[in-house]
Amino acid sequence: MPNSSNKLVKTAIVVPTYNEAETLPVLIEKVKSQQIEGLGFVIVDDGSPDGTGAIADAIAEKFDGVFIVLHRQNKQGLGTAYRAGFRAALDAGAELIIEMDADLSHPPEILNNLISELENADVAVASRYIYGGGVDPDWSWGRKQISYWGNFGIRLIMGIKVRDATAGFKGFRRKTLEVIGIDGLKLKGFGFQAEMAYRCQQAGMKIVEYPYVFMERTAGKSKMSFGIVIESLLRLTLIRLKRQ
Ligand SMILES: Nc1nc2c(ncn2[C@@H]2O[C@H](COP(=O)(O)OP(=O)(O)OP(=O)(O)O)[C@@H](O)[C@H]2O)c(=O)[nH]1
Ligand SMILES: [Mg+2]
Repeated sequence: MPNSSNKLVKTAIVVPTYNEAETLPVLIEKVKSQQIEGLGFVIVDDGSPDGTGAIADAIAEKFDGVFIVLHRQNKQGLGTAYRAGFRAALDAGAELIIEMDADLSHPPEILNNLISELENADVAVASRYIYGGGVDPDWSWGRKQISYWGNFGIRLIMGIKVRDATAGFKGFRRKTLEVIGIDGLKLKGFGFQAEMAYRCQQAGMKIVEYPYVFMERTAGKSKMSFGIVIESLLRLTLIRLKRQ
């Protein structure tokens, strides 16, 4: 686990990876070119068979700053990866923690906008569902409907006010993660994103949204599965019903 422990990190970009060998190096370069002050990375790789973990280690060796690579033995889900990544970012002293996917669906070009938003907010959500935001224009009508109504349904079940409740591109002030308590988060898969939105709202955090257009991944494969969707719906409903 290469970690330049004598170096400081202000903004940590946390990226969970499973078989993202093609896109991860491109993402890192694009993020680096945004000239972010005190930039650091936390990559959480789940033993990707395509060697993403080793690629991340090689990038870490050359990176001038904090670049942590967590290697877990097998695929344990997006939610557990983020929990581990957030913990590592907090332990490294990060003031701002930003989560984003490795597949280039999230544009690094708006990272500085999210960072600016965090000057006056506890959570900054990159949003597909506010004015100026959207999804890949090449998506079929059906795919757009599933994404839109899936998000709408989860907002309804959870009573979430933020417009993009399933967003996977967002930033938190350090205090936000400390207040909501990472270790108490329950969802293992993609529903983790909505759980985070809910927990932040329940904790009274100030949440702002910044628009972006989500683009389909151009390489690698989606990890979304029927099981992950079921976990999300059941566990989120339970959390809401129990008002946990
Ligand atoms: N470490 C780890 N990373 C994961 C896991 N599942 C997904 N990821 C990563 O989480 C990010 C989002 O996963 P995607 O497969 O792109 O899922 P998505 O963006 O919700 O769905 P698509 O729109 O289909 O791409 C990517 O960087 C994945 O490599 C997991 O179990 N463990
Ligand atoms: Mg994706």
